[in-house]
Amino acid sequence: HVKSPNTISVIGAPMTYGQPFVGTDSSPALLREQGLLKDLSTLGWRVEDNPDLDFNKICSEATRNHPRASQPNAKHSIEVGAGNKALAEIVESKLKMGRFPLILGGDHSIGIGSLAGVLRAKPETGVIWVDAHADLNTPDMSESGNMHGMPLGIMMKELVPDRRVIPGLEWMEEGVVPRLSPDSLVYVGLRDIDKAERKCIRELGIKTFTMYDIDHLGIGRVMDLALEHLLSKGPNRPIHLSYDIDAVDPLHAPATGTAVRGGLTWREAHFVCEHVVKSGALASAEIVELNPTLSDGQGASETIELGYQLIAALCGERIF
Ligand code: HAR
Ligand code: MN
Ligand code: MN
Ligand code: MN
Repeated sequence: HVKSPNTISVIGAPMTYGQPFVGTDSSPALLREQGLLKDLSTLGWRVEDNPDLDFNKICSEATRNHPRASQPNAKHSIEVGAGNKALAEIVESKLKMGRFPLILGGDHSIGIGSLAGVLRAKPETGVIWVDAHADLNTPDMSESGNMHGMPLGIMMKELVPDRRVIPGLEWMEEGVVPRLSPDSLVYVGLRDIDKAERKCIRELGIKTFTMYDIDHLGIGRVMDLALEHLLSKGPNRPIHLSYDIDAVDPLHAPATGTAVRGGLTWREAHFVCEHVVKSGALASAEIVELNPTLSDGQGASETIELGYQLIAALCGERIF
């Protein structure tokens, strides 16, 4: 008999307010232009596309109507908050309909909305965070005030006990928007960690595989250990993969806001996706921080091409 395909729901989240540059908003359209929807259906998915979230409208309206103002330690938090509230709602509803949400960023502040939506629909979710950075800052800790460095900090009760004190995050009420527990997170690819973040990673005991660990153990062993850490607490546990393109070496992904040398190779970058898919636990994913305006034409198209290939890999494309 013919098995009806699972449905993937493509969600464009062209957020720019979590960091200082325009340009991260163009990647959902560029990825679609490469033929993403057609390739997903070739991979066996039933494909549902959604209009990109209209952050121009959502965010400017929110700023106009908000009684408070964003603060320098959490820049544009009203815009970031309003955009992520909308993202959380669509992610939650697609998961509850049994679909696989594929979220196309946008900067990494969309991790707030993705995780809020994912955890509302499936509170037992484990998270693999592939990034050069830890994104564990809070408004009090951050040296930059850029909210793309804060999504995980904001999701942890230990770090931000009341999220509603941050203008724009009033919707993140305790008990209504769940928390991410530190032991439900694994980092892969870190190499640029702020001093305060390092202290928190240690104190919270977050499972962390830096580039040093990848050099030492190899990406195969690292991904086995990462999955084991999450799945030993429940073999049927859903996994959310949050993939920041800056995890990959700038040789392959130069078009991003905060490139750091010494990153994942082309194959390591793909292996991460291929191996998470193979576990059978992947339930949602996002790819973020592609910014084609921050490189020359060739660097921009190579970065988009890589992002595209990584999406294909996490949607089931295999070498053999
Ligand atoms: N840790 C730094 C900060 O908080 C840099 C964060 C960087 N960037 C991202 N997210 N691309 O991973 O400002
Ligand atoms: Mn990031
Ligand atoms: Mn990063
Ligand atoms: Mn050894």
